[in-house]
Amino acid sequence: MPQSQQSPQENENQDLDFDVLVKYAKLLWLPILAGFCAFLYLNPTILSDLLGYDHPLSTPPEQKLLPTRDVEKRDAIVAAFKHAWHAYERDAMGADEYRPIGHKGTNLSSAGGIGYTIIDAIDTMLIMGPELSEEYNRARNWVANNLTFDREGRFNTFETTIRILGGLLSAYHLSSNDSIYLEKAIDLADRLLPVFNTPSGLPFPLANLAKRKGIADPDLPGVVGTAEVGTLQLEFRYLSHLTDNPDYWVKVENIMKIIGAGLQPSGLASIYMNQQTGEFIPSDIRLGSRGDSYYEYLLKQYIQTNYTEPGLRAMYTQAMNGIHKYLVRQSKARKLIYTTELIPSVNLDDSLNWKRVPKQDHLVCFLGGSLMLGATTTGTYTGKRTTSIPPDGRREFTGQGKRDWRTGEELIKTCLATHETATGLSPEIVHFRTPTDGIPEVASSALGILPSDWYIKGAKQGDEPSYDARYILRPETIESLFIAFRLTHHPFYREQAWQIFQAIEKHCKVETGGYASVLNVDDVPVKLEDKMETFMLSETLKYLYLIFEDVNLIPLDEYVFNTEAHPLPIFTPKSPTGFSVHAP
Ligand code: DMJ
Repeated sequence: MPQSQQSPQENENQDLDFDVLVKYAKLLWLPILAGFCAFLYLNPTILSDLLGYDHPLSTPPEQKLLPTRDVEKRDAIVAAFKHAWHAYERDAMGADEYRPIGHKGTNLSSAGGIGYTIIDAIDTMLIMGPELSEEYNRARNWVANNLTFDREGRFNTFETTIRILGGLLSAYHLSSNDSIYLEKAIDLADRLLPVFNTPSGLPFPLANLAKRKGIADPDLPGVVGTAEVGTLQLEFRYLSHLTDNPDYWVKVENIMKIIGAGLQPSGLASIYMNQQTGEFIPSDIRLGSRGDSYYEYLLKQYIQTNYTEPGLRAMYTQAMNGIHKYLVRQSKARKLIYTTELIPSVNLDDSLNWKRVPKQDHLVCFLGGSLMLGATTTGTYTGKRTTSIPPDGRREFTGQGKRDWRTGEELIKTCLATHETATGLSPEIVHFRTPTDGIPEVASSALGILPSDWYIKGAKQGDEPSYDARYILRPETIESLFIAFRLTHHPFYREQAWQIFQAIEKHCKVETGGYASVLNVDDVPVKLEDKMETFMLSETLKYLYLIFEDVNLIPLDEYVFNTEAHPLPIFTPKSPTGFSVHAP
Protein backbone atom coordinates (compact mmCIF):
# COMPACT_ATOMS: atom_id res chain seq x y z
CA MET A 1 0.00 0.00 0.00
CA PRO A 2 1.44 3.39 -0.91
CA GLN A 3 2.27 5.53 2.15
CA SER A 4 -0.07 8.37 1.25
CA GLN A 5 -3.04 6.07 1.61
CA GLN A 6 -2.30 5.05 5.27
CA SER A 7 -4.45 6.39 8.11
CA PRO A 8 -2.76 8.52 10.81
CA GLN A 9 -3.37 5.64 13.27
CA GLU A 10 -1.58 3.21 10.97
CA ASN A 11 1.20 5.71 10.54
CA GLU A 12 1.56 6.03 14.28
CA ASN A 13 1.67 2.21 14.77
CA GLN A 14 4.30 1.91 12.15
CA ASP A 15 6.42 4.65 13.76
CA LEU A 16 6.06 2.74 17.02
CA ASP A 17 7.24 -0.54 15.40
CA PHE A 18 10.15 1.29 13.89
CA ASP A 19 11.10 2.83 17.25
CA VAL A 20 11.02 -0.59 18.92
CA LEU A 21 13.18 -1.96 16.14
CA VAL A 22 15.75 0.84 16.57
CA LYS A 23 15.74 0.31 20.33
CA TYR A 24 16.44 -3.44 19.93
CA ALA A 25 19.02 -2.81 17.26
CA LYS A 26 20.80 -0.46 19.67
CA LEU A 27 20.77 -3.19 22.28
CA LEU A 28 21.87 -5.83 19.79
CA TRP A 29 25.08 -4.18 18.63
CA LEU A 30 26.67 -4.67 22.00
CA PRO A 31 26.52 -8.50 22.02
CA ILE A 32 27.44 -8.55 18.33
CA LEU A 33 30.52 -6.42 19.02
CA ALA A 34 31.39 -8.53 22.05
CA GLY A 35 31.03 -11.70 19.96
CA PHE A 36 33.23 -10.23 17.22
CA CYS A 37 35.90 -9.25 19.77
CA ALA A 38 35.80 -12.72 21.33
CA PHE A 39 36.19 -14.23 17.86
CA LEU A 40 39.25 -12.06 17.18
CA TYR A 41 40.70 -12.94 20.59
CA LEU A 42 40.31 -16.65 19.90
CA ASN A 43 41.65 -16.35 16.34
CA PRO A 44 44.46 -13.83 16.66
CA THR A 45 45.82 -14.41 13.17
CA ILE A 46 42.53 -14.09 11.29
CA LEU A 47 43.09 -10.44 10.34
CA SER A 48 46.59 -11.04 9.10
CA ASP A 49 45.25 -13.99 7.10
CA LEU A 50 42.62 -11.83 5.47
CA LEU A 51 44.87 -8.86 4.84
CA GLY A 52 47.85 -10.77 3.53
CA TYR A 53 50.56 -10.81 6.15
CA ASP A 54 51.39 -8.22 8.73
CA HIS A 55 52.56 -9.53 12.07
CA PRO A 56 53.29 -6.97 14.79
CA LEU A 57 56.74 -8.40 15.54
CA SER A 58 57.72 -8.06 11.90
CA THR A 59 57.48 -4.32 11.97
CA PRO A 60 60.19 -2.54 13.91
CA PRO A 61 59.32 0.92 15.19
CA GLU A 62 61.80 2.57 12.83
CA GLN A 63 62.27 0.58 9.68
CA LYS A 64 64.71 2.87 7.92
CA LEU A 65 67.58 2.79 10.40
CA LEU A 66 69.83 -0.24 10.79
CA PRO A 67 70.07 -1.30 14.43
CA THR A 68 73.44 -0.36 15.82
CA ARG A 69 75.57 -2.70 17.91
CA ASP A 70 74.82 -2.69 21.61
CA VAL A 71 78.37 -2.29 22.90
CA GLU A 72 77.64 -2.82 26.57
CA LYS A 73 75.72 -6.04 26.08
CA ARG A 74 78.09 -7.31 23.40
CA ASP A 75 81.02 -6.77 25.78
CA ALA A 76 79.20 -8.67 28.52
CA ILE A 77 79.01 -11.65 26.15
CA VAL A 78 82.73 -11.34 25.39
CA ALA A 79 83.43 -11.32 29.14
CA ALA A 80 81.32 -14.48 29.51
CA PHE A 81 83.27 -16.16 26.72
CA LYS A 82 86.55 -15.28 28.42
CA HIS A 83 85.22 -16.53 31.76
CA ALA A 84 84.50 -19.90 30.14
CA TRP A 85 87.58 -20.14 27.94
CA HIS A 86 90.18 -19.07 30.48
CA ALA A 87 88.98 -21.67 32.97
CA TYR A 88 89.12 -24.40 30.33
CA GLU A 89 92.56 -23.25 29.23
CA ARG A 90 93.78 -23.17 32.85
CA ASP A 91 92.41 -26.60 33.85
CA ALA A 92 91.94 -28.69 30.74
CA MET A 93 93.63 -27.31 27.63
CA GLY A 94 93.53 -29.96 24.92
CA ALA A 95 90.82 -32.08 26.53
CA ASP A 96 87.62 -32.68 24.60
CA GLU A 97 85.25 -31.48 27.32
CA TYR A 98 85.43 -29.40 30.50
CA ARG A 99 84.20 -30.02 34.07
CA PRO A 100 84.17 -26.51 35.59
CA ILE A 101 83.38 -27.62 39.14
CA GLY A 102 85.99 -30.39 39.31
CA HIS A 103 88.44 -28.18 37.40
CA LYS A 104 89.35 -30.88 34.93
CA GLY A 105 88.94 -32.06 31.38
CA THR A 106 87.68 -35.33 29.97
CA ASN A 107 88.16 -36.99 26.61
CA LEU A 108 85.71 -38.76 24.38
CA SER A 109 88.24 -41.52 23.72
CA SER A 110 90.67 -43.27 26.05
CA ALA A 111 93.28 -42.84 23.32
CA GLY A 112 93.26 -39.09 23.86
CA GLY A 113 91.23 -36.09 22.80
CA ILE A 114 90.87 -34.31 19.49
CA GLY A 115 90.33 -30.87 20.97
CA TYR A 116 86.54 -30.65 20.73
CA THR A 117 86.31 -27.60 22.97
CA ILE A 118 89.18 -25.78 21.26
CA ILE A 119 88.05 -26.34 17.70
CA ASP A 120 84.43 -25.59 18.53
CA ALA A 121 85.56 -22.26 20.03
CA ILE A 122 88.09 -21.03 17.45
CA ASP A 123 85.71 -19.34 15.03
CA THR A 124 83.88 -17.62 17.90
CA MET A 125 87.24 -16.06 18.83
CA LEU A 126 87.81 -14.98 15.24
CA ILE A 127 84.33 -13.44 15.14
CA MET A 128 84.84 -11.66 18.45
CA GLY A 129 87.97 -10.11 16.95
CA PRO A 130 90.98 -8.33 18.52
CA GLU A 131 89.60 -8.70 22.06
CA LEU A 132 90.29 -12.41 21.73
CA SER A 133 93.49 -12.32 19.69
CA GLU A 134 95.79 -13.71 22.38
CA GLU A 135 93.40 -16.54 23.18
CA TYR A 136 93.04 -17.20 19.46
CA ASN A 137 96.80 -17.43 18.95
CA ARG A 138 97.14 -19.97 21.73
CA ALA A 139 94.27 -22.02 20.31
CA ARG A 140 95.72 -21.90 16.82
CA ASN A 141 99.12 -23.03 18.15
CA TRP A 142 97.47 -25.97 19.81
CA VAL A 143 95.88 -26.97 16.50
CA ALA A 144 99.16 -26.57 14.65
CA ASN A 145 101.35 -28.36 17.22
CA ASN A 146 99.22 -30.77 19.23
CA LEU A 147 96.16 -31.79 17.27
CA THR A 148 96.29 -35.28 15.82
CA PHE A 149 93.50 -37.45 14.50
CA ASP A 150 95.67 -40.55 14.69
CA ARG A 151 93.56 -41.77 17.58
CA GLU A 152 92.55 -45.35 18.34
CA GLY A 153 89.04 -45.07 19.61
CA ARG A 154 85.41 -44.66 18.67
CA PHE A 155 84.54 -41.19 17.46
CA ASN A 156 80.99 -40.28 16.61
CA THR A 157 80.77 -39.58 12.86
CA PHE A 158 78.11 -36.90 13.25
CA GLU A 159 79.63 -35.08 16.22
CA THR A 160 83.13 -35.17 14.73
CA THR A 161 81.78 -33.73 11.50
CA ILE A 162 79.63 -30.92 12.90
CA ARG A 163 82.01 -29.83 15.65
CA ILE A 164 85.52 -30.60 14.37
CA LEU A 165 85.27 -30.64 10.59
CA GLY A 166 82.77 -27.74 10.66
CA GLY A 167 84.92 -25.81 13.14
CA LEU A 168 88.09 -26.27 11.09
CA LEU A 169 86.42 -25.24 7.85
CA SER A 170 84.89 -22.16 9.40
CA ALA A 171 88.23 -21.23 10.99
CA TYR A 172 89.90 -21.67 7.59
CA HIS A 173 87.50 -19.26 5.96
CA LEU A 174 87.39 -16.67 8.76
CA SER A 175 91.19 -16.65 9.15
CA SER A 176 91.49 -15.68 5.46
CA ASN A 177 92.55 -19.17 4.48
CA ASP A 178 95.12 -20.13 7.10
CA SER A 179 96.21 -23.42 5.51
CA ILE A 180 96.71 -25.27 8.81
CA TYR A 181 92.93 -25.55 9.20
CA LEU A 182 92.36 -26.91 5.71
CA GLU A 183 95.17 -29.46 6.09
CA LYS A 184 93.64 -30.71 9.33
CA ALA A 185 90.16 -30.74 7.80
CA ILE A 186 91.31 -32.84 4.85
CA ASP A 187 93.15 -35.24 7.17
CA LEU A 188 90.03 -35.68 9.30
CA ALA A 189 87.67 -36.06 6.33
CA ASP A 190 89.91 -38.69 4.73
CA ARG A 191 89.94 -40.66 7.97
CA LEU A 192 86.14 -40.44 8.06
CA LEU A 193 85.50 -41.36 4.41
CA PRO A 194 85.63 -45.16 4.96
CA VAL A 195 82.50 -44.90 7.15
CA PHE A 196 80.52 -44.48 3.92
CA ASN A 197 81.70 -47.82 2.49
CA THR A 198 78.55 -49.75 3.35
CA PRO A 199 76.08 -51.63 1.11
CA SER A 200 73.61 -48.72 1.10
CA GLY A 201 76.07 -45.87 1.45
CA LEU A 202 74.57 -44.81 4.78
CA PRO A 203 77.61 -44.18 7.00
CA PHE A 204 78.60 -46.01 10.14
CA PRO A 205 77.72 -43.95 13.22
CA LEU A 206 81.19 -44.37 14.71
CA ALA A 207 84.72 -44.24 13.31
CA ASN A 208 88.13 -45.43 14.39
CA LEU A 209 90.16 -42.49 13.14
CA ALA A 210 93.54 -44.21 13.44
CA LYS A 211 92.45 -47.35 11.59
CA ARG A 212 90.25 -45.39 9.15
CA LYS A 213 87.38 -47.74 9.76
CA GLY A 214 83.64 -47.42 10.33
CA ILE A 215 82.16 -49.01 13.46
CA ALA A 216 78.54 -49.97 14.20
CA ASP A 217 76.81 -48.66 17.30
CA PRO A 218 77.08 -51.60 19.75
CA ASP A 219 73.69 -50.67 21.25
CA LEU A 220 71.90 -50.48 17.90
CA PRO A 221 73.85 -52.56 15.36
CA GLY A 222 72.75 -51.99 11.77
CA VAL A 223 70.77 -48.88 12.69
CA VAL A 224 71.60 -45.24 11.97
CA GLY A 225 69.89 -42.04 13.12
CA THR A 226 68.30 -39.93 10.40
CA ALA A 227 69.57 -36.61 11.75
CA GLU A 228 73.02 -38.11 12.15
CA VAL A 229 73.31 -39.18 8.51
CA GLY A 230 71.41 -36.14 7.25
CA THR A 231 73.67 -33.63 9.02
CA LEU A 232 77.05 -34.18 7.36
CA GLN A 233 76.29 -32.47 4.09
CA LEU A 234 77.22 -28.81 4.63
CA GLU A 235 80.70 -29.72 5.85
CA PHE A 236 81.63 -32.38 3.26
CA ARG A 237 80.15 -30.36 0.40
CA TYR A 238 82.09 -27.23 1.34
CA LEU A 239 85.28 -29.27 1.66
CA SER A 240 84.63 -30.71 -1.79
CA HIS A 241 84.12 -27.21 -3.18
CA LEU A 242 87.41 -26.07 -1.63
CA THR A 243 89.48 -29.05 -2.73
CA ASP A 244 87.78 -30.02 -6.00
CA ASN A 245 87.58 -33.56 -4.63
CA PRO A 246 84.17 -34.89 -5.72
CA ASP A 247 84.36 -37.87 -3.33
CA TYR A 248 83.35 -35.76 -0.34
CA TRP A 249 80.34 -34.41 -2.21
CA VAL A 250 79.14 -37.67 -3.72
CA LYS A 251 79.15 -39.59 -0.43
CA VAL A 252 76.91 -37.15 1.42
CA GLU A 253 74.68 -36.35 -1.54
CA ASN A 254 74.02 -40.06 -1.88
CA ILE A 255 72.58 -40.03 1.64
CA MET A 256 70.08 -37.34 0.61
CA LYS A 257 69.01 -39.49 -2.35
CA ILE A 258 68.52 -42.52 -0.10
CA ILE A 259 66.48 -40.47 2.36
CA GLY A 260 64.46 -38.87 -0.46
CA ALA A 261 63.58 -42.28 -1.89
CA GLY A 262 62.35 -43.68 1.43
CA LEU A 263 60.42 -40.74 2.89
CA GLN A 264 56.80 -40.95 3.91
CA PRO A 265 54.45 -39.34 1.35
CA SER A 266 54.10 -36.52 3.90
CA GLY A 267 57.80 -35.71 3.54
CA LEU A 268 58.39 -36.66 7.17
CA ALA A 269 61.23 -38.92 8.22
CA SER A 270 61.32 -41.54 10.96
CA ILE A 271 64.34 -41.18 13.23
CA TYR A 272 65.97 -44.54 12.42
CA MET A 273 67.14 -46.12 9.16
CA ASN A 274 68.42 -49.56 8.26
CA GLN A 275 72.05 -49.10 7.32
CA GLN A 276 72.13 -52.23 5.18
CA THR A 277 69.06 -51.57 3.01
CA GLY A 278 68.81 -47.78 3.28
CA GLU A 279 65.15 -48.06 4.23
CA PHE A 280 63.43 -46.28 7.08
CA ILE A 281 62.70 -48.37 10.16
CA PRO A 282 59.23 -47.73 11.60
CA SER A 283 60.20 -45.41 14.43
CA ASP A 284 59.24 -42.07 15.96
CA ILE A 285 58.75 -39.03 13.79
CA ARG A 286 59.89 -35.96 15.62
CA LEU A 287 61.70 -32.65 15.34
CA GLY A 288 63.74 -33.27 18.49
CA SER A 289 66.69 -35.58 19.00
CA ARG A 290 67.68 -37.71 15.98
CA GLY A 291 65.23 -35.84 13.77
CA ASP A 292 66.00 -32.12 14.21
CA SER A 293 69.00 -31.26 12.10
CA TYR A 294 67.88 -33.42 9.14
CA TYR A 295 65.22 -30.74 8.52
CA GLU A 296 67.67 -27.96 9.33
CA TYR A 297 70.15 -29.23 6.73
CA LEU A 298 67.48 -29.71 4.07
CA LEU A 299 67.00 -25.95 4.08
CA LYS A 300 70.63 -25.06 4.63
CA GLN A 301 71.89 -27.22 1.77
CA TYR A 302 69.54 -25.32 -0.52
CA ILE A 303 70.90 -22.01 0.79
CA GLN A 304 74.53 -23.19 0.78
CA THR A 305 74.65 -23.59 -3.00
CA ASN A 306 73.08 -20.24 -3.69
CA TYR A 307 69.56 -21.56 -4.42
CA THR A 308 70.78 -23.64 -7.37
CA GLU A 309 69.36 -27.00 -6.22
CA PRO A 310 65.58 -27.00 -6.66
CA GLY A 311 65.45 -30.71 -5.80
CA LEU A 312 66.39 -29.81 -2.22
CA ARG A 313 63.88 -26.97 -2.11
CA ALA A 314 61.16 -29.44 -3.16
CA MET A 315 62.13 -31.88 -0.38
CA TYR A 316 62.17 -29.05 2.15
CA THR A 317 58.78 -27.69 1.08
CA GLN A 318 57.25 -31.15 1.24
CA ALA A 319 58.69 -31.67 4.72
CA MET A 320 57.37 -28.33 5.99
CA ASN A 321 53.91 -29.18 4.60
CA GLY A 322 54.05 -32.49 6.47
CA ILE A 323 55.20 -30.80 9.67
CA HIS A 324 52.30 -28.35 9.54
CA LYS A 325 49.77 -31.06 8.77
CA TYR A 326 50.86 -33.76 11.19
CA LEU A 327 53.08 -32.26 13.90
CA VAL A 328 52.18 -28.61 14.57
CA ARG A 329 49.42 -28.10 17.13
CA GLN A 330 48.13 -25.24 19.32
CA SER A 331 47.76 -25.25 23.10
CA LYS A 332 44.38 -24.74 24.68
CA ALA A 333 44.62 -21.68 26.86
CA ARG A 334 47.41 -19.46 25.58
CA LYS A 335 47.16 -20.67 22.00
CA LEU A 336 50.85 -21.50 21.91
CA ILE A 337 52.01 -23.15 18.69
CA TYR A 338 54.08 -26.24 19.47
CA THR A 339 55.22 -29.44 17.78
CA THR A 340 54.20 -32.97 18.69
CA GLU A 341 55.85 -36.35 18.13
CA LEU A 342 54.36 -39.36 16.35
CA ILE A 343 55.07 -42.81 17.78
CA PRO A 344 54.26 -45.86 15.69
CA SER A 345 52.89 -49.23 16.73
CA VAL A 346 52.31 -52.15 14.40
CA ASN A 347 48.75 -53.40 13.88
CA LEU A 348 47.90 -57.10 13.45
CA ASP A 349 47.75 -56.63 9.66
CA ASP A 350 51.25 -55.07 9.73
CA SER A 351 49.93 -51.57 9.06
CA LEU A 352 51.15 -48.76 11.32
CA ASN A 353 49.19 -46.89 13.93
CA TRP A 354 50.60 -43.45 14.88
CA LYS A 355 50.09 -42.07 18.36
CA ARG A 356 50.55 -38.33 18.88
CA VAL A 357 52.53 -37.20 21.95
CA PRO A 358 52.51 -33.48 22.90
CA LYS A 359 56.21 -33.50 23.81
CA GLN A 360 58.67 -30.88 22.62
CA ASP A 361 62.44 -31.05 23.14
CA HIS A 362 64.43 -27.86 23.68
CA LEU A 363 66.23 -29.00 20.53
CA VAL A 364 63.06 -28.22 18.52
CA CYS A 365 63.55 -24.52 19.28
CA PHE A 366 65.91 -24.26 16.29
CA LEU A 367 62.79 -24.60 14.14
CA GLY A 368 61.30 -21.15 14.76
CA GLY A 369 64.26 -19.32 13.24
CA SER A 370 64.73 -22.01 10.63
CA LEU A 371 61.13 -21.63 9.40
CA MET A 372 61.57 -17.84 9.16
CA LEU A 373 64.81 -18.30 7.24
CA GLY A 374 63.06 -20.84 5.03
CA ALA A 375 60.22 -18.40 4.37
CA THR A 376 62.69 -15.77 3.13
CA THR A 377 64.34 -18.25 0.74
CA THR A 378 62.18 -21.24 -0.20
CA GLY A 379 58.95 -19.33 0.50
CA THR A 380 59.50 -16.51 -2.00
CA TYR A 381 58.18 -16.33 -5.56
CA THR A 382 61.73 -16.39 -6.94
CA GLY A 383 63.04 -19.13 -4.63
CA LYS A 384 65.87 -16.72 -3.78
CA ARG A 385 66.43 -14.65 -0.68
CA THR A 386 64.29 -11.59 -0.01
CA THR A 387 66.27 -8.41 0.41
CA SER A 388 63.82 -6.37 2.46
CA ILE A 389 64.05 -6.37 6.25
CA PRO A 390 61.57 -7.21 7.55
CA PRO A 391 60.29 -8.99 4.45
CA ASP A 392 57.18 -7.62 2.81
CA GLY A 393 55.34 -10.89 3.29
CA ARG A 394 52.24 -9.88 1.36
CA ARG A 395 54.23 -9.03 -1.76
CA GLU A 396 57.20 -11.39 -1.52
CA PHE A 397 55.96 -14.60 0.13
CA THR A 398 54.09 -17.47 -1.42
CA GLY A 399 51.34 -19.06 0.65
CA GLN A 400 53.94 -21.44 2.03
CA GLY A 401 56.24 -18.55 2.88
CA LYS A 402 53.51 -16.72 4.78
CA ARG A 403 52.56 -19.84 6.70
CA ASP A 404 56.15 -20.77 7.56
CA TRP A 405 57.04 -17.23 8.66
CA ARG A 406 54.06 -17.06 10.95
CA THR A 407 54.65 -20.52 12.45
CA GLY A 408 58.29 -19.59 12.94
CA GLU A 409 57.40 -16.47 14.90
CA GLU A 410 54.84 -18.33 16.96
CA LEU A 411 57.23 -21.18 17.75
CA ILE A 412 59.79 -18.69 19.01
CA LYS A 413 57.15 -17.22 21.31
CA THR A 414 56.38 -20.73 22.56
CA CYS A 415 60.04 -21.46 23.21
CA LEU A 416 60.24 -18.18 25.13
CA ALA A 417 57.19 -19.26 27.13
CA THR A 418 59.15 -22.36 28.20
CA HIS A 419 61.58 -19.98 29.91
CA GLU A 420 58.85 -19.01 32.38
CA THR A 421 60.47 -21.06 35.12
CA ALA A 422 61.98 -20.27 38.49
CA THR A 423 65.37 -19.71 36.84
CA GLY A 424 64.25 -18.15 33.55
CA LEU A 425 65.95 -21.10 31.85
CA SER A 426 64.13 -23.50 29.61
CA PRO A 427 64.05 -27.25 30.38
CA GLU A 428 65.35 -30.01 28.14
CA ILE A 429 61.85 -31.34 27.42
CA VAL A 430 58.35 -29.95 27.91
CA HIS A 431 54.96 -31.56 27.52
CA PHE A 432 51.93 -29.56 26.47
CA ARG A 433 48.57 -29.96 28.13
CA THR A 434 45.81 -31.59 26.14
CA PRO A 435 42.10 -31.68 27.03
CA THR A 436 42.28 -35.42 27.69
CA ASP A 437 45.53 -35.74 29.63
CA GLY A 438 43.78 -35.86 33.01
CA ILE A 439 46.18 -33.39 34.62
CA PRO A 440 44.42 -31.08 37.09
CA GLU A 441 44.17 -27.36 36.29
CA VAL A 442 47.08 -26.14 38.41
CA ALA A 443 50.08 -24.07 37.52
CA SER A 444 53.04 -26.29 36.83
CA SER A 445 55.51 -23.46 36.55
CA ALA A 446 57.11 -22.17 39.70
CA LEU A 447 56.10 -18.66 38.67
CA GLY A 448 52.50 -19.80 38.88
CA ILE A 449 51.53 -18.36 35.51
CA LEU A 450 47.99 -19.42 34.85
CA PRO A 451 46.70 -21.16 32.95
CA SER A 452 49.80 -23.25 32.37
CA ASP A 453 49.88 -24.79 28.92
CA TRP A 454 53.01 -26.85 29.44
CA TYR A 455 54.76 -28.74 32.21
CA ILE A 456 57.96 -30.60 32.99
CA LYS A 457 57.39 -34.30 33.51
CA GLY A 458 58.56 -35.67 36.85
CA ALA A 459 59.78 -32.32 38.18
CA LYS A 460 58.23 -32.29 41.64
CA GLN A 461 59.91 -30.04 44.21
CA GLY A 462 62.25 -32.03 46.43
CA ASP A 463 62.37 -35.11 44.18
CA GLU A 464 65.44 -36.19 42.23
CA PRO A 465 65.31 -33.92 39.18
CA SER A 466 64.06 -35.64 36.05
CA TYR A 467 66.10 -35.74 32.86
CA ASP A 468 63.52 -33.40 31.31
CA ALA A 469 64.12 -30.65 33.90
CA ARG A 470 67.73 -29.89 32.95
CA TYR A 471 69.22 -26.95 31.11
CA ILE A 472 72.54 -27.98 29.59
CA LEU A 473 73.52 -24.60 28.11
CA ARG A 474 71.68 -25.35 24.88
CA PRO A 475 71.59 -22.66 22.20
CA GLU A 476 68.42 -23.40 20.20
CA THR A 477 66.10 -20.64 21.46
CA ILE A 478 68.94 -18.12 21.22
CA GLU A 479 69.76 -19.37 17.72
CA SER A 480 66.19 -18.67 16.64
CA LEU A 481 66.27 -15.25 18.29
CA PHE A 482 69.42 -14.47 16.30
CA ILE A 483 67.84 -15.42 12.97
CA ALA A 484 64.60 -13.61 13.79
CA PHE A 485 66.51 -10.48 14.80
CA ARG A 486 68.56 -10.51 11.61
CA LEU A 487 65.45 -10.97 9.46
CA THR A 488 63.30 -8.35 11.21
CA HIS A 489 65.64 -6.06 13.19
CA HIS A 490 62.93 -6.03 15.82
CA PRO A 491 64.29 -5.12 19.30
CA PHE A 492 61.97 -7.67 20.91
CA TYR A 493 64.35 -10.47 19.94
CA ARG A 494 67.36 -8.66 21.42
CA GLU A 495 65.49 -8.04 24.66
CA GLN A 496 64.55 -11.71 24.97
CA ALA A 497 68.11 -12.83 24.25
CA TRP A 498 69.41 -10.53 26.95
CA GLN A 499 67.00 -11.98 29.50
CA ILE A 500 68.14 -15.51 28.72
CA PHE A 501 71.77 -14.46 28.95
CA GLN A 502 71.14 -12.93 32.37
CA ALA A 503 69.52 -16.17 33.54
CA ILE A 504 72.60 -18.09 32.35
CA GLU A 505 74.86 -15.65 34.18
CA LYS A 506 72.84 -15.93 37.36
CA HIS A 507 72.39 -19.69 37.53
CA CYS A 508 75.01 -21.45 35.37
CA LYS A 509 78.12 -19.39 36.00
CA VAL A 510 80.75 -21.08 38.16
CA GLU A 511 82.62 -18.46 40.19
CA THR A 512 86.03 -20.05 39.63
CA GLY A 513 85.48 -20.12 35.88
CA GLY A 514 83.28 -21.80 33.31
CA TYR A 515 79.55 -22.50 33.12
CA ALA A 516 77.74 -25.64 34.27
CA SER A 517 74.43 -27.32 33.49
CA VAL A 518 71.43 -26.79 35.77
CA LEU A 519 69.74 -29.97 37.02
CA ASN A 520 66.24 -28.52 37.51
CA VAL A 521 65.29 -25.21 35.94
CA ASP A 522 62.33 -24.90 38.30
CA ASP A 523 64.26 -25.27 41.55
CA VAL A 524 66.19 -22.38 43.12
CA PRO A 525 68.84 -22.17 44.38
CA VAL A 526 69.98 -24.40 41.53
CA LYS A 527 71.94 -27.62 41.71
CA LEU A 528 74.59 -27.85 39.04
CA GLU A 529 75.90 -30.73 36.99
CA ASP A 530 79.65 -30.56 36.44
CA LYS A 531 79.70 -30.18 32.68
CA MET A 532 80.21 -27.36 30.21
CA GLU A 533 79.09 -28.57 26.79
CA THR A 534 81.34 -27.48 23.94
CA PHE A 535 78.38 -25.83 22.21
CA MET A 536 78.37 -23.18 24.94
CA LEU A 537 81.44 -21.71 23.21
CA SER A 538 80.57 -22.52 19.62
CA GLU A 539 76.85 -21.75 19.60
CA THR A 540 75.28 -20.21 22.69
CA LEU A 541 77.81 -17.41 23.17
CA LYS A 542 78.41 -16.90 19.45
CA TYR A 543 74.73 -16.38 18.67
CA LEU A 544 74.39 -14.10 21.69
CA TYR A 545 77.39 -12.06 20.57
CA LEU A 546 76.06 -11.73 17.03
CA ILE A 547 72.66 -10.60 18.31
CA PHE A 548 74.27 -7.57 19.95
CA GLU A 549 76.98 -6.92 17.35
CA ASP A 550 76.69 -5.05 14.06
CA VAL A 551 74.00 -6.70 11.94
CA ASN A 552 76.37 -6.85 8.96
CA LEU A 553 78.83 -9.17 10.69
CA ILE A 554 78.46 -12.66 9.14
CA PRO A 555 75.37 -11.69 7.10
CA LEU A 556 72.77 -14.35 6.39
CA ASP A 557 72.89 -13.72 2.64
CA GLU A 558 76.58 -14.67 2.53
CA TYR A 559 76.84 -17.40 5.15
CA VAL A 560 75.06 -20.50 6.24
CA PHE A 561 75.61 -21.67 9.82
CA ASN A 562 76.21 -25.37 10.28
CA THR A 563 74.25 -27.03 13.06
CA GLU A 564 77.06 -26.27 15.54
CA ALA A 565 76.95 -22.56 14.55
CA HIS A 566 80.09 -22.67 12.43
CA PRO A 567 79.47 -20.19 9.60
CA LEU A 568 80.38 -21.46 6.13
CA PRO A 569 80.26 -19.24 3.05
CA ILE A 570 77.47 -19.66 0.49
CA PHE A 571 78.87 -20.64 -2.93
CA THR A 572 77.71 -21.56 -6.41
CA PRO A 573 78.74 -25.11 -7.36
CA LYS A 574 81.27 -25.36 -10.16
CA SER A 575 79.19 -28.05 -11.91
CA PRO A 576 75.60 -29.30 -11.67
CA THR A 577 74.83 -31.42 -8.61
CA GLY A 578 72.49 -34.37 -8.14
CA PHE A 579 69.79 -31.93 -6.99
CA SER A 580 70.25 -29.23 -9.66
CA VAL A 581 67.16 -30.52 -11.40
CA HIS A 582 63.81 -30.66 -9.69
CA ALA A 583 63.52 -34.40 -9.05
CA PRO A 584 66.71 -36.00 -7.71
C1 DMJ B 1 74.51 -29.11 18.92
O1 DMJ B 1 75.55 -30.00 19.02
C2 DMJ B 1 73.96 -29.10 17.55
O2 DMJ B 1 73.18 -27.97 17.40
C3 DMJ B 1 73.17 -30.33 17.22
O3 DMJ B 1 72.53 -30.25 15.97
C4 DMJ B 1 72.13 -30.65 18.25
N1 DMJ B 1 72.24 -29.91 19.42
C5 DMJ B 1 73.47 -29.44 19.95
C6 DMJ B 1 73.18 -28.23 20.82
O4 DMJ B 1 72.04 -28.31 21.54
